[in-house]
Amino acid sequence: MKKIFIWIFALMLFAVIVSATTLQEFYKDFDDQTFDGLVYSGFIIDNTRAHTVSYSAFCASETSCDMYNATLDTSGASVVNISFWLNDDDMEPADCYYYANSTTGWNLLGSCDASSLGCSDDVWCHMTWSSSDAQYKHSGFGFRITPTPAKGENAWVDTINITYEEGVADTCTPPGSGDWNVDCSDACDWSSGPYNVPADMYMTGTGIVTLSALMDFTAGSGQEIYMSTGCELRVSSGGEIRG
Ligand SMILES: [Ca+2]
Ligand SMILES: [Ca+2]
Ligand SMILES: [Ca+2]
Repeated sequence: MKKIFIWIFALMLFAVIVSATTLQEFYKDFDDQTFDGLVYSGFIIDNTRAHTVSYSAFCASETSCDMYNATLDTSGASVVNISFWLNDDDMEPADCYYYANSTTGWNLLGSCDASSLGCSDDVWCHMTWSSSDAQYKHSGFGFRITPTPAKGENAWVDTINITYEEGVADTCTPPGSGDWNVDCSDACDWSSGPYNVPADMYMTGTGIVTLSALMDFTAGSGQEIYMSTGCELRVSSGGEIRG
């Protein structure tokens, strides 16, 4: 006969900490003197002005410049972040635009002249943009910058950094194998089972989870449920734990 043991323990020795981690997706400082990793036109490598080390991407006056990467994978992210530095010599808002690639194409984010970035001409201005919008979480995410400086105007771009924050896993869905680590703060509502628990079940964190369906411990004898204090399991009508 299979048995289910329920343990309550205060020390969360088995707690699985699931937290957002910022990961780098793309970085370019042009100090390798290449445009590797980018699709571009108009820009050239230049060492007149640089934010990092010696080189940057330069868009000279009376040139239509374009630079992008739309192959970044942000699926599963919780937040995506774009950061770059721009040095504007006399451009106006209509002379420089930047974009992010959504699931339906390029979305204009704004102008990238100094005044639009809250900065001054002829110094390095930092542009940062973040979004948690679902349209930016996909395998074709990217950024684009298109300066078109007129006569007497110039633009330099440097230190492009694209990062994303990992999505926090939903712990309410049983894994296909191995232990099921439930974060009680996910407030699981187990109402559409049966749920097959492949090994042990660890319930940590603070919150209330509700079971109103069948939860079946199917692997064999010795499967156990561990609950830390602070996690409350409410078994309501229709709820059943079977081992
Ligand atoms: Ca650089
Ligand atoms: Ca202009
Ligand atoms: Ca300007």
